[in-house]
Amino acid sequence: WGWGRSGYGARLGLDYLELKEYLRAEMLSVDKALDQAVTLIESELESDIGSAVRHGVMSDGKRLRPILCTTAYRECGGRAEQSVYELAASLEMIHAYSLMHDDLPCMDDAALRRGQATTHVLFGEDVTMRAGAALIPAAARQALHSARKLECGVSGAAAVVQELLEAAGAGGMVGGQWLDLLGEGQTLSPKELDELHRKKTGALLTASLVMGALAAAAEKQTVSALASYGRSIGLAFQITDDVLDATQSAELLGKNPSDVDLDKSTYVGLHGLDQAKEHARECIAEALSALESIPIDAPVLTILARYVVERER
Ligand code: GRG
Repeated sequence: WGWGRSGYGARLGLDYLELKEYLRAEMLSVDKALDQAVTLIESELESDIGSAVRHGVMSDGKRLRPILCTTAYRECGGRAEQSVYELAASLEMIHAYSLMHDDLPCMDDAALRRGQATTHVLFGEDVTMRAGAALIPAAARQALHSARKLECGVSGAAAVVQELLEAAGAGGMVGGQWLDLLGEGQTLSPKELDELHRKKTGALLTASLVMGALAAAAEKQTVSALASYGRSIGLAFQITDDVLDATQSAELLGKNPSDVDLDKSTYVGLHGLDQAKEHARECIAEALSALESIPIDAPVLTILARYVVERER
């Protein structure tokens, strides 16, 4: 699986540099939609809380969830190029709140995120709690307003929003974070670790794809194949997160590696580095076979699956 014109990328018509360019262009469009959403929230809040929202949302993340959403939408035939970024922004708003709260002293107690001081270090814990909480309904409103402008109809728009809320909730990200907190200082079984990450990280990544597909009014079979692709890349993403935490510097990651300090069970701790990497590659193969099972041409999702495990931060 080498990048480049003579390897896998060439068969897809997309090489590594083109993927980088695609991600950069997508990030710019996502950030434009996010900036508009944050400006609206700022107008509704006291200025310090609005500034904390801006810091937490607009700092330099990869924007993977929104990009999965816009890419799935486009590759399922969606054509509303502008409105889909507004929908994608709702995913980043949920993700940003989760990072702001996750970094609080009562959770992971982190001082560095995305190469900058965390929101509570700059604005205080009380302001960060409120800023994060304000983002949750704001994200739901953002998803609803934008989904209504896409080609999925009224019931499709409701399904899109439901997908976001369920992934963010107790059966998804919040439930996974709870398992994560309970698991500190304990050795989880491989099954328990999978369950934790399927909820904490996998649910929102999967919802990103499903929301894109639903917004484009994709066939049921396509939506379910993309959900399966999402579950596989979600697991691969988390395994890679553990590998990076174990092997990379704070400078490169933009956050302090913390799994050992917080005494968390990780894929690297349970299986060792080489087996963890092998497991991530197997997940990518599963993701690709889910994509191949449906009659859509998805060159970017195909190459994004590899980016998930080959990324450097
Ligand atoms: C009160 C129990 C309870 C929960 C509140 C805080 C919270 C909800 C959930 C946190 C879940 C969480 C921290 C998930 C993040 C997982 C993860 C791998 C984050 C890093 O994602 P990247 O690499 O980050 O996409 P960037 O910075 O690029 O956006």
